[in-house]
Amino acid sequence: MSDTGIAAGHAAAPHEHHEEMDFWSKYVFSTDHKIIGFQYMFTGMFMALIGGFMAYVFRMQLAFPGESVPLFGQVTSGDYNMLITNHGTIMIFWVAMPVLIAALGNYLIPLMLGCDDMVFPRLNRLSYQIFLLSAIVLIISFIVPGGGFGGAWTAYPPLSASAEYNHTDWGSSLWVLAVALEFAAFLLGGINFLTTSMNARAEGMKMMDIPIVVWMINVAVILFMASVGPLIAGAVMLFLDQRIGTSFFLPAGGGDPVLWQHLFWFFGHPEVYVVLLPAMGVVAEVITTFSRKKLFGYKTILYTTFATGVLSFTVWAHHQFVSGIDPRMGNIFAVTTLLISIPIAEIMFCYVATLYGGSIRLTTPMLWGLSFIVEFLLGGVTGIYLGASAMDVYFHDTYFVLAHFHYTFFPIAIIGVFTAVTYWFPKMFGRMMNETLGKIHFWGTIIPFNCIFIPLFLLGMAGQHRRIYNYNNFPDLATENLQDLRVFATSAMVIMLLFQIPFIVNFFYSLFYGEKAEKNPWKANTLEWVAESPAPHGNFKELPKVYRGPYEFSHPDAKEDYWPQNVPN
Ligand code: HEM
Ligand SMILES: [Cu+2]
Repeated sequence: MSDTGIAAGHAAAPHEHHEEMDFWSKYVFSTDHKIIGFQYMFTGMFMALIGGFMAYVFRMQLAFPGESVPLFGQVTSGDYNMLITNHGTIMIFWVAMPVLIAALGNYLIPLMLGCDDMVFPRLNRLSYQIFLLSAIVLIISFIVPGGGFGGAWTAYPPLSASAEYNHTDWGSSLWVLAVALEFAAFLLGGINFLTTSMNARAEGMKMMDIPIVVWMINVAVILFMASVGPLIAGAVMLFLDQRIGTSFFLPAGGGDPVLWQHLFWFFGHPEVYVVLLPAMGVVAEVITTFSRKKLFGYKTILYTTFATGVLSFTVWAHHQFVSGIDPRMGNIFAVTTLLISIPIAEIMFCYVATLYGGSIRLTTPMLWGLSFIVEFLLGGVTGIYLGASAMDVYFHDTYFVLAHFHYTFFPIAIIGVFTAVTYWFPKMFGRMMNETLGKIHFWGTIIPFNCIFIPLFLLGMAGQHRRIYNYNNFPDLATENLQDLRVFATSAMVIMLLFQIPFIVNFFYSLFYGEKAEKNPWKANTLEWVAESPAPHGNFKELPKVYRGPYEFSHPDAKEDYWPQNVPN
C-alpha cells in the first residue's frame, strides 16, 4: 500500500486485442468510452459552429435590417424564423447536452471511478450512433423542400403544426424526429453512466468518495430520464398533428395548445439543470485544483444538488404566467421559482468558500472556472425578476428574458465547455495547450460576451420583444438609441467570434505539437490523473484501489500526492 492512498487493485481486463484492431474498429466503431467521448465532443463542437454561425446571421439582420449578410446573403423573414429556431435548438440539444453530459460523462466517469470502461460498451457505441443520426436528420431538415422548422425551439402549436407557415412540411417533421432521436441517444447513454457509477467503482471508493462532477452528471441524467417522457409523448402527438392532421394541440379540431406548453416545460425547465449541473461539477473540479484546497462542503453540495433536482420539477409553469394560467396557480409557481435560487446560491457559496484562503493559480481553466461563477450568478439574479409573476407580465417574451437565459446558457454551454476542455486536454491528448493563446481567447470571449447581452437587457426593458425580424416595422422600437444598442451587440458578437480563432489554432496545434504532458500536470487529486496522459485503452495497467476521498490536498505546495491524509467531511 503506497502512501498516496491508492494501491494496486485487481488486474484490469485484458485489452491487448485493441492494438491489433484496424482504424475503423479502433476509432470509428470503437466501444472505448474515451473514443466515444471524443466523438460526442467533436460532433458537439461542429454543431456549435453551425449554431454560432446562425446567431451571427440573424444578429447581422437585427443590426443592419434588410442588408445582405456576408457569407449568407439576404435574410427573409422565413429564414430568420428558421435561424433563431435552430440556433436555440442546436445550442441546447446538440452542443450543451452532448459535450457537457455525453462527452464529459463518457470520458471522465470510468477514469474518475477507477475502472477500465463503461459497463455496457456496445450500448454506448449505439448511443453515439443514434446521436450522430439525429444530427444528420436535423441538418437534412434544413435542406429539404420548404426548408427547416421555423416555429421556435419551444415549438408552440398551433404555429408549429400550421400548414400556412409550412410547418406541416417535412422540414418541420424532421426537426421533431431529430429531437426525439437525440433524446433516445441520451437515454441509452444515461443508463451506462448510472450503472457504471453504481457498480464499477474502484475498490474502496464509497458513494461519498465519488468526485462531484460525476455525481452532478448522474443527477443530470436522472433529471433527464424523469422529465423527458411527457415531451416524447408530446412530440409524437405534434408529429401526428403535422403529418396526418390530428388535433391534439390544434383548437380548430378541439385540441389544446396549452397542453403542449405544459408537456414542453415540464421537461424544459429541468432540462436547464440537466445541462447546468455537469457544468457546475466541472467548475468544482477546477477550483479545487487551482486553489489547492479541499472542496468546501462536499456533502452540502451533494444534498443541495439533490434538492435542486427535486425542486426543478415544481417550477415549469413560470414560463406560462401570461398564457392564461390561473393567477393563484401562478403565485405557487412564483414561490417555487424563487425557492429554487436558494440551493444554487448555496452551491455557489461553497465554491467561494473553497477559493477563500486558497493558493490560487490563474491558469486558463481557472479563469474560465471563475468566470462561470460570476457570469452565471448574473444570469441567476436576473431570473429572480422573471420568477415574480407580476414582473413577468411585463418582461415575458422580451429581450430581458433572452438576455437572462443567455446569461445562464452561455456560462453553461460555452464557458462550461471551455473550462472542461482546457482542464482535461492534457489527459485527453497527452499534450499541454498554450497558455498565452488560452488567455487571449479567454478575455476575447468574456468581454465581448458581456457587451453582447447587457444591451439586450436594456432593449428588453425598453419593451423589445423577441423573435421579430425587423424592428423598423415598430416605430417605438425603431429609435436611433435602440438601434445603436443592436449594432453594439452585433459588433461585440463579431469580435467574439473572431476571438475563437486563437482557440481553434491552440486546440489543433497543441493536439499535434503541444508540449508533452506529464501524468498529472495540474497536481490534481482525482483518479483520472493517476492514468497515463493520454489515458490508454483500458485506462489503468492495474485498476486502482482507494481508501480515501478526493480533493484532499495535504500541504499547498506538496508536489506529488493523491488522496492524502484525512477522509472526506
Ligand atoms: C454565441 C453567442 C450567442 C448569441 C450572440 C446569441 C444570440 C441570440 C439572439 C439574438 C436570440 C434571439 C433571436 C430572436 O428572438 O429574435 C437568440 C435566441 C436563442 N438562443 Fe442564443 N445566442 C448565443 C448563444 C447561445 C447559447 C450558447 C445558447 C444555449 C446553449 C443559446 C440559446 C438560445 C435559445 C434557446 C434561443 C431562443 C430561440 C427561439 O426563440 O426559438 N444561444 N440567441
Ligand atoms: Cu424555467
